[in-house]
Amino acid sequence: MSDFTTSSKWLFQNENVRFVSINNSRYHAYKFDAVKAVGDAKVTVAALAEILRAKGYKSAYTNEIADAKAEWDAELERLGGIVCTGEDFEPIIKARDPRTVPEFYRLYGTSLTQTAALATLRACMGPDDIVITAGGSLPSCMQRVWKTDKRGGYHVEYGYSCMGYEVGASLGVKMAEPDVEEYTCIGDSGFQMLNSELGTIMQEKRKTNILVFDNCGFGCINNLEMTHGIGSIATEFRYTDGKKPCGDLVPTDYTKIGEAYGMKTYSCKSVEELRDALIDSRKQTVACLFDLKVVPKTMTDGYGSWWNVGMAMVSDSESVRDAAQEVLDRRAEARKY
Ligand SMILES: Cc1ncc(C[n+]2csc(CCOP(=O)(O)OP(=O)(O)O)c2C)c(N)n1
Ligand SMILES: [Mg+2]
Repeated sequence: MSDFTTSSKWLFQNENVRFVSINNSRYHAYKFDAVKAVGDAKVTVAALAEILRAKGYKSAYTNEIADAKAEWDAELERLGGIVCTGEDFEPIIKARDPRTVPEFYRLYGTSLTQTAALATLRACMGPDDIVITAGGSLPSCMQRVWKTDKRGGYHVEYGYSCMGYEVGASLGVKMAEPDVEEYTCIGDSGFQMLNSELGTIMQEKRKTNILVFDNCGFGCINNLEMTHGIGSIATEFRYTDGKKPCGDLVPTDYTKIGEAYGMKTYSCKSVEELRDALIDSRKQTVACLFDLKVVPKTMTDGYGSWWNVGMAMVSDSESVRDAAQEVLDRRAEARKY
């Protein structure tokens, strides 16, 4: 019942919607005014099923769940197949500085999109492997597109979505489960913020896999700015004019950071390069770093959901005032529990 899952309590508009909550914490089971079932999830589901069967209960649903799942599987196929075709490529996210995508393409000549990179990683991972992420656009993107095979196979820091958690987590997870491959997905800004544990990974001789998703900036914050009437301010890595970062994008080669520590590194600018790199990396015994040049604005979009983000309620800017009014309107629509 997190913010992502419930669209900040705004998603369930139908007054007849009621929740049955199974939770081993009484405190959490109370949330959303739920009918509470306090206990172990597996045992409780079996016990409830028995009671419902005895009462002759039959669900009103027929194909709805299977149909929705099939529709979503088709959408995942589409997302995984998106390729940047050139400077005039139209990415998923519309709210953007028109300079950025063509400029990024000219800089790196990359066809790799974030959704295709995630699909490729997923396809190359084994059923026992573990994926890790924490901050940036990746946690929400992966909540939408990732499919897990095993309990503990999806290690994502949703508590604070704390940038910088990732590299340390790759070492910790590898220490806890040395026999499986772990794959850490981290945004370029998160990687810049905290990558000092690379030295510890090498020191401990742990074979981790770190994938830096370089979209040349704070991608998800740029999206937020641009959908909240603010415009693009200081969330792309652009050269400054001494005051504002309004110049060209700053190119960065993250493989060099990995090389400095003696890691095996890969630069990936297409699905094919990423796939080859992932296959090769499985043969390595040393930690691997992948520099993924993912075209900006190619993360998943919101699918009509809403997120209750605090913003300035008083501003000289009309676009900020409009966005603030929308926040107030949506808050009024959200259900109270
Ligand atoms: C320690 C920390 N500081 C600030 C934030 C707020 N924040 C959330 S995402 C983000 C930018 C992330 O950029 P990047 O890591 O490149 O990921 P992208 O959104 O581009 O995928 C910021 C500053 C945070 N989550 N954690
Ligand atoms: Mg980024």
